Amino acid sequence: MRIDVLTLFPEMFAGYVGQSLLKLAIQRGLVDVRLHNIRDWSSDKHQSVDDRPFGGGPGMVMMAPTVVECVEAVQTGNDETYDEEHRRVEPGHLVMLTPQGRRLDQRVVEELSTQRRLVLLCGRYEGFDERIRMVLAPDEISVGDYVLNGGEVAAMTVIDAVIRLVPGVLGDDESAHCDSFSSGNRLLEHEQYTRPREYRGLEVPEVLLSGNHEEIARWRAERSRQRTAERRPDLLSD
Ligand code: 6GU
Repeated sequence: MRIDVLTLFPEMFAGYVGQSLLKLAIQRGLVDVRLHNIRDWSSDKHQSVDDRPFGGGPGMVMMAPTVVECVEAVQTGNDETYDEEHRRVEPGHLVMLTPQGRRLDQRVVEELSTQRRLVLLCGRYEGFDERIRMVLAPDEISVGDYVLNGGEVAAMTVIDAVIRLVPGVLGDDESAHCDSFSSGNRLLEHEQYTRPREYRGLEVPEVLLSGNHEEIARWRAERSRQRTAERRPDLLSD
């Protein structure tokens, strides 16, 4: 999967892109992440990317020409990160990270993971000039009902959740299809234990040491159901 990120703060992604799971996926050629600085597409001498809102009010608004031209250049392959091979990549699915978007959940993650190419547009400040939406008609996505300073952390959330579903990214024994929230599983995970068998007087449940796999599976299923009922009853009802 090819992922292009359009941001005013590409440096924010450096540490994340170098972290183990994503780094391995990039090394194996399963995921290709490209960062683009929106500022490179500003046309005036001050390299401005935002301005005060017409009608007044606090904060700054991302300007339409700069953002639209950046997205179009990246989607058509008309930018310097492209080589001939990548010019042949399709425009991809354009996602705008915004608190006004549909809320990200595992169903949306699964949907995004079927794309061959994602283009993630991160905004800062008070938002985007409305004409960016009107011209580009992006898939607007929010990561939850709280306010972030910008779309960068939200974009990393999308990337992190999506790449786990790209075939080959996870090892065999950490496969994603039995995760909490994956299709057909709307339960929280059961509790887990590892060594030591006793810690500050707290013992590992006997059944997990029994070696009886059928009984262990039954206990875990029951604990999952109980945890979900206690913590997230909404998952059981809808
Ligand atoms: Cl995608 N962006 C911002 N700025 N805040 C958010 C968000 C996105 N999702 C939730 N809050």
